[in-house]
Amino acid sequence: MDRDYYLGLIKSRMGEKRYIHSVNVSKSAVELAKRYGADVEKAELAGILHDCCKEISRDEMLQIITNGGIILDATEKNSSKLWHAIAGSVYIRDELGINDEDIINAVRYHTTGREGMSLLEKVIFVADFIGAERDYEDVDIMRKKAFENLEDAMLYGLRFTIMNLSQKELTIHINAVECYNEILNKRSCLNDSL
Ligand code: DGI
Ligand code: FE
Ligand code: FE
Repeated sequence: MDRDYYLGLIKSRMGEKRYIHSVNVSKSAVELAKRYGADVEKAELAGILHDCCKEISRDEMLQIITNGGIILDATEKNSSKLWHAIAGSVYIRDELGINDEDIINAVRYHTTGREGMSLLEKVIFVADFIGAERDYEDVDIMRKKAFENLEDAMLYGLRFTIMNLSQKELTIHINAVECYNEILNKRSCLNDSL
């Protein structure tokens, strides 16, 4: 993997803060990949690239998405925060020529998660929450969970996101809800027993 090439590329597409975040996510992704047995090189690359379309204009994001043949659902249309992940997955496929489906999906679903995520997708989803520059209130709990049990960490991250969005009366994407439900449904206890 040409690490320096991809680092240079994302550096030219974003500000210093976002660049540092991307490098940190890639480092966390490598650590998680080692911990859980995911492909370390793919984790590093997906981490570097996951926010590669975060700081381009909304028009550009939409153009990339349309060119990639993706039709947004109603929630995606109304939530511009979701566009960078979808645009990023198209960009790395069509502009950078990355043809690894798992890396493409890890970028595409890093914001919402989805049902049936691969190990690499989970690693990137969680790494995004624990990069070294993150300093939200419960980041230490999240970091601990991330290395103890990947799905516990995902659940914690999803709860955090879903609570934040609903408090602000913002839409919650179906992929986030399905990801959240899947984790709980896999657990043996009855859902309504509490
Ligand atoms: O790109 P980052 O800032 O590193 O993090 P991210 O890709 O997880 O994006 C977080 C933003 O996306 C945050 O402002 C909340 C928003 N978001 C995450 N899940 C959903 C969502 N927005 C909507 N409307 N629905 C979701 O399910
Ligand atoms: Fe992101
Ligand atoms: Fe990110």
